[in-house]
Amino acid sequence: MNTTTKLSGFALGLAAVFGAAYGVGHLAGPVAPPAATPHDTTDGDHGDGGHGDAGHATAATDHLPGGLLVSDRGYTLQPVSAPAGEFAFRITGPDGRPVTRYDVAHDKRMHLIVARRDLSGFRHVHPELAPDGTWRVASPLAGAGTWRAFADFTPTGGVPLTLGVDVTVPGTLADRPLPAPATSTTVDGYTVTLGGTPQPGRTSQLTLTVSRDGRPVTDLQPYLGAYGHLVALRQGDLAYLHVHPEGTPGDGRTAAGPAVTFSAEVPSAGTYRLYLDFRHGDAVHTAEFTVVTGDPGTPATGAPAPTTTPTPEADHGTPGHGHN
Ligand SMILES: [Cu+2]
Repeated sequence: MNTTTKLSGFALGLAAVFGAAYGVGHLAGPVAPPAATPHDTTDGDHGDGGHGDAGHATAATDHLPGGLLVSDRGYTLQPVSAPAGEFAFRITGPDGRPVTRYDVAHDKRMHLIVARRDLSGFRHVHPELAPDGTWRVASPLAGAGTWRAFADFTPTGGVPLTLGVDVTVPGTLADRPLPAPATSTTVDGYTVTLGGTPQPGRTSQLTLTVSRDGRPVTDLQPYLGAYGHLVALRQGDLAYLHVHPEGTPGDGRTAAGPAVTFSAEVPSAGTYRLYLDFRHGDAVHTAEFTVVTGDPGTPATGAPAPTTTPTPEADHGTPGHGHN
């Protein structure tokens, strides 16, 4: 784990996002930038005229990581009021109306991910779509605080998007310190180890290995068409990366554990929280890691020391970290 802590002097590098980053949405292997797909190839969700340039992405948004924008390419994430205990939202399209047609990606038409601004409380859930375009789900927001909600979806005829919006749950809750960087964590009786370190601007392999009671788990269950789903959130702005593993269950060459390998690229040096969802024993478990990454070959001259770097002592708080 100390190979990562030594990099903690790197700035969070938010400016670097305009350099190397093209990590929009799903990263798996070499990433093609979102194709210059005209946004208006779909039929039903677009009016005839009137939306002007609303749906045209700028060059800048093509290079932003996902989740930073509440509105992109004419699509906007709008939370709507919901009964207590429920979370509801709509996606409006370039014509201003709620989008009702979505492509299935990874078994679902909508992936909703939430985390507090302090990176605690991660949940990944799948809302139900009502005919009027409202998505509803039992609220994944576990208590007070400022939350970031990410909607990860592909509008039919459009490109994959991840939109993000802040949602506040009233009450007081002190920010929790981010757990220190570590390459091993426990969740629900499983031990998960992380091999590899993501590198800004290039693809690197991350291998997550699951064991239980000291024995490798070799019968992971497919979850959403894969043996694991990995989400990374960048500390500071909660830039979002959703990474899928190499290999598909049932393809004859992908083992059901104990290792699940991902190809990932982070958009900048910085501190990230990684969340691995895996399924075993008919339940989904989430293992979390703090990772500090930076390119040792690039001098971080003049970079101010980040004030938010986690202290490398104490491993406190890692087990069961806030995904209840
Ligand atoms: Cu999902």
